[in-house]
Amino acid sequence: MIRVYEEFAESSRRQILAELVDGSKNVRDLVAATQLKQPNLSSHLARMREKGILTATKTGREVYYSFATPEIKEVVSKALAKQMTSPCHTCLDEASQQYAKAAVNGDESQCSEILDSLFAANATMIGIYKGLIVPAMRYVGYWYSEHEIDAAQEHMASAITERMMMRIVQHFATTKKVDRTAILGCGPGSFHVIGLRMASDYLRVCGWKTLFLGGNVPHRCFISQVAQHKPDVVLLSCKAEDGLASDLELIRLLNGVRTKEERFCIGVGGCCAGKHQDEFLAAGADFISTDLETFANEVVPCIEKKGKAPKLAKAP
Ligand code: B12
Repeated sequence: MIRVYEEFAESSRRQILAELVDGSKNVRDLVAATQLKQPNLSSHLARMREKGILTATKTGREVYYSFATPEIKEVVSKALAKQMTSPCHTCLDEASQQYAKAAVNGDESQCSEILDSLFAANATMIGIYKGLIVPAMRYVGYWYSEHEIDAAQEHMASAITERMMMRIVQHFATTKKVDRTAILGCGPGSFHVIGLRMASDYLRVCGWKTLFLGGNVPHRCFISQVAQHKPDVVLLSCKAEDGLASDLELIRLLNGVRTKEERFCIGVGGCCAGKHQDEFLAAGADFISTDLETFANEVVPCIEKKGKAPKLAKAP
């Protein structure tokens, strides 16, 4: 197992290994999650395959990477746990771990203080979401998978985070208005709303009118909101595999109610959307965006300028 520790010592490979603890991923998922450039990522993957740490499996046209054995996964999980309890290297790493600890312990005022310190340091909204909240929720997921916290603590941390996001959006609120409307929601049985809410908050701060429907929205109610508010964009998030069939059906229904005159854009985010992007595009989605920064820097300006999404904006 010494070879696993050797790989773990290098920060990019450590990032890749950490991502695979949640399950197998393809190059696109890993680029989105690690922000490594694709050639760089591919060379790390090739190296770890040669060393027998990772294995690659072809599913359709996609190649998915995972740990070569359950023992290797266990070594990586333990090494990650050790890293998580030792001092972190950067200020935001440390802050996200502290935030996660406070959130699972129900210490909302400490979460607020951490946020205040980032406001005081002039952190950007996307910087706080990507640097603090996303990694903090990964800690929560990791501790839950290791049975270090229970389901109640996972729920509590999520609820606190949603309240912290209210503070974030208020902090960055502007009087700017653009004549654009977005409807955002998750389909039936889908409860992972935090990522979608980040996209909603970003649009709101950019001056869009946003109608955030939340999670577990029945198809016909979703469609009815779209008919009533005539949005420019409809955004969904698909995070768990078990919601895939229902989300694809929702996209088909949304696509079916579009007319030439009211051709709103349909976009999908979340890691499951990244994995199944061809299916989402075939069902009628215009773009898949699993990364908040790419969404903010590339997709939103394009919709604002041209009224439509960049042509086939694939993940990330
Ligand atoms: C918090 C959480 C929950 C909460 C959600 C609360 C809430 N209000 O959202 C609760 C407790 C309800 C929950 C329930 C479940 N969860 Co859960 N959950 C998590 C956890 C710990 C964090 C998710 C999160 O909020 N991350 C923070 C957000 C910001 O990150 P994100 O969603 O990836 O979003 C980023 C991008 O994807 C993107 N994005 C996402 N959506 C969109 C949309 C648009 C338009 C755009 C532009 C971008 C975008 O932007 C974000 C920033 O980059 C993860 C662990 C993990 N490692 O992810 C598991 C996890 C997602 N859950 C999982 C599962 C299996 C479940 C359950 C089925 C059972 C369970 N084990 O509890 C249930 C049922 C869920 C359902 N059917 O919807 C699995 C999913 C595996 C899979 N891919 O199928 C995970 C990965 C845990 C695991 N390793 O098993 N969960």
